[in-house]
Amino acid sequence: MGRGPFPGVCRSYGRDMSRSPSSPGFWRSPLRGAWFTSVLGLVLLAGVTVLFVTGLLSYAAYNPDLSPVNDKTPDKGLLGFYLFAWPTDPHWLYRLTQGVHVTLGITLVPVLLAKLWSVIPRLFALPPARSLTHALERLSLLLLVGGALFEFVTGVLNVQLDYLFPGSFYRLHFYGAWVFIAAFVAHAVLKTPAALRNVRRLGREPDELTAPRPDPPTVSRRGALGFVGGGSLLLFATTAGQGFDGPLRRTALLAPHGGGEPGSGPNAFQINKTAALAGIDAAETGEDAWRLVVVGRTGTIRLSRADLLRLPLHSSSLPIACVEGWSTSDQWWRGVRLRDLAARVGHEGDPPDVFVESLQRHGSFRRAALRANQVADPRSLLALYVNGEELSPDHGYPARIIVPAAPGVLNTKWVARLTFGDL
Ligand SMILES: Nc1nc2c(c(=O)[nH]1)N[C@H]1C(S)=C(S)[C@@H](COP(=O)(O)O)O[C@H]1N2
Ligand SMILES: [Mo]
Repeated sequence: MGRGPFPGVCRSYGRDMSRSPSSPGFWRSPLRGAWFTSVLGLVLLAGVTVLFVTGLLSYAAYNPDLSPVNDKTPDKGLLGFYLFAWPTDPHWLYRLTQGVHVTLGITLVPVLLAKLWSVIPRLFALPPARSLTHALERLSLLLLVGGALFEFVTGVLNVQLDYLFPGSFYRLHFYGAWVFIAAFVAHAVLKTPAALRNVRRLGREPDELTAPRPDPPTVSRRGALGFVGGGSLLLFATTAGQGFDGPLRRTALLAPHGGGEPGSGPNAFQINKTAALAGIDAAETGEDAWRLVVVGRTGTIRLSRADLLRLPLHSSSLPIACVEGWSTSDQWWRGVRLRDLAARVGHEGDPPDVFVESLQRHGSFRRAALRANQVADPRSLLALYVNGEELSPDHGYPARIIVPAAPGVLNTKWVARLTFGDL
């Protein structure tokens, strides 16, 4: 402290220096230490890896490479290198991957905060950079900490306030994820070996994270970890229920679409946007007004709901699974197979992709493209009934799409037009 350009100044202000966050003496918690930080770091290593993979899967599940309408990050370039045709099996696939993504993300919030708290003295360390390598290391920490906070905050806000970022949430969260993961991988490669050693050493000896002049302990390090774990458990217990039915859903206190099933009867399951919110007018869905327009190789046909009911009807038990992490159990849908509709406009046997448009005129999610493998699946329906009853207006009357394993966003409600092939 006495060295440097102003030795005298430092010496005379020596006492005050411990009031500055850049001085190690400023930080007094006896909990800080390599063991505590390493345990939290290893939990995050596992957790963030799962978050990243399930996040990438979520993006692939949207079929972004199929149509610009599905793609919220059209300028992603190389970052889309891994995209693949999202399968239709198992039919609960997106329910699982996205349920895990959102629930785990929320559960890890206390771990992330505790981890950041445990290394706070490092963030204030002076001088900001001792060398070029040190400067680069600190810059990577800025991306790591900033990226982590950014991803958790945008994720939680999207789940809680769903349409706070109209259209742009996906962009922010997607690009943010790549920046964050680059810094995260570098950090993990550099720190994991030491973290594993620290955990084994049980933090008995002081290390560079231990406070030089600690306050007396009020809780043990294990106790503090238990506190963090308890916080995570509480968040888990008040979130996970949004992927289940009945009493379990009522435990999802933190889920905006939790709190029990809406109403009662066959149509009493989660609704993401009501007909009123989507601006659907009952006059345009009535028997006289509504016609489904189907376009394909051999031209255009118009079908009333009565016409559709005269076609072979099929059933499938499929869930709705939203990007926000909530999902329903399997509902019993009944309607016309998408591949049968394709066949009626000249695509027999080997159906192509389809572009689906809703009656809804404004807002997101009113159009979506489905891939050929989704159209071909015999469980993919233009549903007219659910659980033995006509679709309610909020669930998409007169007709909606339901596809196995697909994100909710591809299950367009109030369908008006299907265009097969030539997307
Ligand atoms: N036309 C239209 N279809 C839509 C949406 C929408 O906003 N408009 N939301 C989608 C999303 S994001 C989900 S999760 C499901 C929800 O279906 P549900 O309300 O019947 O549960 O509908 C999908 N279909
Ligand atoms: Mo959704």
